Amino acid sequence: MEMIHRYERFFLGSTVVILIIGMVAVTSSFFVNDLELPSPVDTVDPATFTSEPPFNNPGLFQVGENEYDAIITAQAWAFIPGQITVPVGSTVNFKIGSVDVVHGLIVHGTNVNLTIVPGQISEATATFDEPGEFLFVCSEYCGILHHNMAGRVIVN
Ligand SMILES: [Cu+2]
Repeated sequence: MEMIHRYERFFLGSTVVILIIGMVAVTSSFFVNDLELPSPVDTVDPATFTSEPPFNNPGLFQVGENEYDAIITAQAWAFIPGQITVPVGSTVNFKIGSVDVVHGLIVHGTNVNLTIVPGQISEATATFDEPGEFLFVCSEYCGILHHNMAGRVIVN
């Protein structure tokens, strides 16, 4: 006499197969799509980091032939600077910190998706191979005017 009904055995087996497929899909996506977990690259004093380089002078700085550092501060309810312009084919290293509460940074059309925690500097890199305007928005609710917290990367 069977201990487990054959239908039950079938669904238990199917569950294990689906779990294995899911784990392989998630794990391989890190290599295939070049994903990486966002992690703080540096810690700072949120009260004073805007008076020290590089965050005392936010903006776009060319660091290579086609490479730029975008030094951005996030605050309720704006990114400073709110607009950056780069040539087609540029690689942009976003370096961003918050002066007040938790904010987020999503750059549409790229893999950039950061949480910006006060006291931490967050970094992500994107390459812009197509001309156009790429909206970036705050992705963490940060107060009554959160919906106004946005900017643009203009690629020309
Ligand atoms: Cu926000």
